Amino acid sequence: MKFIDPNYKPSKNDLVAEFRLYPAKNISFSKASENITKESSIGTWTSLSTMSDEIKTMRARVFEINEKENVVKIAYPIELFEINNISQVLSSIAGNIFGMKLIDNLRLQDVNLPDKMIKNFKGPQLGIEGIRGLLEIYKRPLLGTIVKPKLGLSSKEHAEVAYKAWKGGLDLVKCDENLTSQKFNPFKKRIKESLKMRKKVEKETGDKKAYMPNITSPVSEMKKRADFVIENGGRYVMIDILTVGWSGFQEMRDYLEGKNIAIHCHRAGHAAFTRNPKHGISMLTIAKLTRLIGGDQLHIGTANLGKMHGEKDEILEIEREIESEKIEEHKQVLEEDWLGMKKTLAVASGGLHPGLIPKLIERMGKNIICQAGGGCHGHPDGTENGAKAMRQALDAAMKNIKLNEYAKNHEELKKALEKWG
Ligand code: CAP
Ligand code: MG
Repeated sequence: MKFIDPNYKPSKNDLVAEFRLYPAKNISFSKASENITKESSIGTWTSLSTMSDEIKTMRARVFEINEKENVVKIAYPIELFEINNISQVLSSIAGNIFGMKLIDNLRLQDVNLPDKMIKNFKGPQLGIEGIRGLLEIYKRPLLGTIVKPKLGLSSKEHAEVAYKAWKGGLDLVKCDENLTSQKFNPFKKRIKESLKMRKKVEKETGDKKAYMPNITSPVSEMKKRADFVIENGGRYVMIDILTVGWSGFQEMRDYLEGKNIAIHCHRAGHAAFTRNPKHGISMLTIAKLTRLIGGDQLHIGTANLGKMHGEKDEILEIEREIESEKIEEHKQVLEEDWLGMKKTLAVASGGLHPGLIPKLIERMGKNIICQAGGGCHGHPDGTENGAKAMRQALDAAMKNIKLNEYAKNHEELKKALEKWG
């Protein structure tokens, strides 16, 4: 039974995975390729008395090997998968194989999702167009903040910080990834206080604003928290999709179907397996699965401008993948046809401040959410002026005016540039 078949042409029903493979000492590249293919489809370490010719036809096949670049491409017949069960798909193509002794390192670089699979997932409920319609902002990047300090504020204090950020001109305010429902800031109290403030600032400014409460918790509790947000007029929930897990994320997307609620996806924990270029699962793969399941917004990085690791080119590839209709195959990226599935809006966050906004837009374009926590609440004159400075930096970028020039008659921006450059 051959698992390596260079003449095999993947069918449109195959799921194709591209791996970076680093065999262990004295293990040939083809032996390692063959064994990860076996282990991730129908085989194991030895031949089986229970194997049949019919089952052999379902085996995955290595159809491309580039040893110089440590690349191996594997085609998996769709029959191997429970077509709308993301946990099972990952238990196959991103399961045991990372731990096999005959490899030193392995990275799942990209996955081409077959049409049948894409048709079996909901994708984003609002998508980019829906979010822009919700906020009535169609051209410019959206501006957001994360209430800081990330933990410790009371519900009332949290809501007051949110009010100031919205009042200063930001569109979106979110909870931090580790703020859920602690004694100092219980979830229900925070939701009521913050949505009250959102209503107040919308009335005062005439602008649409949104609050993205973190509902991360066991699934049954997430459903209750989502219901509470909806009952109180909320338009978003935020989920830490990786600590919640794929099954929890998928369950919540199904649960929110038809409720017109946007899902903001935080990726806390991703770097445990995305940042090592030789081992783990790429953020590109995580981002594709997030769009497939139905995240409306996803943190993808700041194109190397902020505090988090993430090379510019990789981040731009990820942004292209979640915001495009179709992707042609090119270096390190497989082709993909999203079949009209709604697009996921890229979120740039982490170490950003007003001085970085023009460069961020230059690199990532306008179809982004630019989020700053410290870069807003760390402003010398407080949150509202920090928000004003972010908005001024955005306005300057949209008018193609240099920040230093614009700062001459925008005091809040001037102070931000003095503090952070
Ligand atoms: C940013 C942030 C976000 C990071 C996550 C934080 O705060 O709230 O969680 O952006 O990283 O807690 O660090 P600052 P990523 O604006 O104060 O840095 O977006 O790369 O997933
Ligand atoms: Mg955070």
